Amino acid sequence: MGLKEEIDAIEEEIANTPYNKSTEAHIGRLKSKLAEKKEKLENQSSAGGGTGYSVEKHGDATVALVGFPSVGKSSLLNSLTNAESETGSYEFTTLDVNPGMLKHRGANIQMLDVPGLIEGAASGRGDGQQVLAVVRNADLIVFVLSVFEIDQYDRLQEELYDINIRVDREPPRVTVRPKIKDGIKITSSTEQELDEGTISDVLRDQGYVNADLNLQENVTIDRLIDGLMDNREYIPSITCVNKVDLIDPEYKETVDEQLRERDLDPEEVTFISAEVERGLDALKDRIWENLGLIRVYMNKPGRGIDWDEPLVIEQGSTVGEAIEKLGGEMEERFRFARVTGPSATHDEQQVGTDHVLEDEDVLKLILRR
Ligand SMILES: Nc1nc2c(ncn2[C@@H]2O[C@H](COP(=O)(O)OP(=O)(O)OP(=O)(O)O)[C@@H](O)[C@H]2O)c(=O)[nH]1
Ligand SMILES: [Mg+2]
Repeated sequence: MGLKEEIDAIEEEIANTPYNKSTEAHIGRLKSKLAEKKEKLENQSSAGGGTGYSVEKHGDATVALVGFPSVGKSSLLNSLTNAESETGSYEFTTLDVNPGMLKHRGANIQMLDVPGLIEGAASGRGDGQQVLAVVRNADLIVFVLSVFEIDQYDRLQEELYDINIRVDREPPRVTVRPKIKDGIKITSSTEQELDEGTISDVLRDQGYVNADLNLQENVTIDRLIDGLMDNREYIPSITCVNKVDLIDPEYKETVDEQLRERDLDPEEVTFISAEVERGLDALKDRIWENLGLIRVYMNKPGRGIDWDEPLVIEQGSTVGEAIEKLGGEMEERFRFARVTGPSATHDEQQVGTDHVLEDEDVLKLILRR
C-alpha cells in the first residue's frame, strides 16, 4: 500500500468510527498516525522536485486572493492594483501566481492572485498543492466568492486545512518541552475533556517519550496535534462576494442566508463587483483593518512631516521596533523620541524605545551627532 492509500484508509476509518469516550483514545491514535503520514507525503512531494511557486515578499504586507476558477480574482487584482493579470470567461485562465501592489493609506500591500483552486489541490493532485502553498506566506487571506456560488466557501476552507493552513484560528496554547527522563508530565490551566491517557498517547505517537506538556486551553485531539507540529500557519481571513452587478436586489437576502449558514456575518462580508468597480474602497479598508497595521509619520529634521510615505508597522510596535524597521545606524545614535498623536499624552511627548505607538502618530527621533 502506498502512502496515499494508507492516508485514505486512515481517513476512512476515522470517518467510520463514532466519536465517544470509549473510542476517543483510538481516534486520537488514528489522527496522530494520519498527521505523521501526511507529513511524510508532503516531504516526499517537496523532495521530488518540481519548480513550485514562490513569490518574493514585497511591500508592507502580503494578501492572497483565494477562490475557485472564474470567480473574478484576476479582475479584482487588476482593479485594485497596477497589475495586468489575464482574465477570461473560461476556467483556469490564470495558471501561475500573479502579484500586484495595492497602495492604500500609505501602505504598499502586495496582493497575490492565486490560480483558481483545483479540485483536490491539497491532496497533491495536479499542481494545485504547490500553487496553494504560496498562501502560507500571506498575512491575510481574502476569499473571493461569486455571488451565485457561496457554497464554494466550504471547499476553500477544507483545501487550506489540508495543507496545514488554519484560517481565523489562534495558535493552540500548547507548549511541549522534551526532557531526557521521567516520561510524560501534563499540566493544564483549564479542565481537559480528553483524558490523560489519550493525550499521552498522542504525544508518544508524535515522538515524545519524555516531555513536559503544558496546556492553556481545553484541547481537542486536532488542536493538540496542531500544537505539537511546527508546520501550521495561522492566517486571518476576510471574505468578499463578487459579481453583485449580476443580481437583483431581492436576491441579496438569499445570499445573506447562505453566508449565515457558514457562520459568516453578511455585515462583515464585502459585496463587490470587480467588473463595474463597486465596493472596492470598502474592500481596501477592510483589508487594511484586518492586517493589523499602523501608520507612523516621520518628522524628519529640516524636512518636516512626511505625510505621503508613512512608516507602516505592526499594531503594538514600540519606538524601538520602528527604529529597527527604519534600519541604518539610527539604533546606536538614538537618544530619545518625541511623539505627537493618539499614543501621546501631549504634543511632542518625550519617550524612549519602549513607548508603544498608535496609528497616525507623528514620530521625531532625536539622535546623537
Ligand atoms: N458581471 C461580472 N463579471 C465579472 C466580474 N468579475 C469578473 N467577471 C468576469 O468573470 C470572468 C472570470 O474572471 P477572472 O477575473 O478571469 O476570474 P479568475 O477568478 O481570475 O479565474 P481563473 O484565473 O480561471 O481562476 C471574466 O469573464 C470576467 O470578465 C464582476 O464583478 N461582474
Ligand atoms: Mg485568474
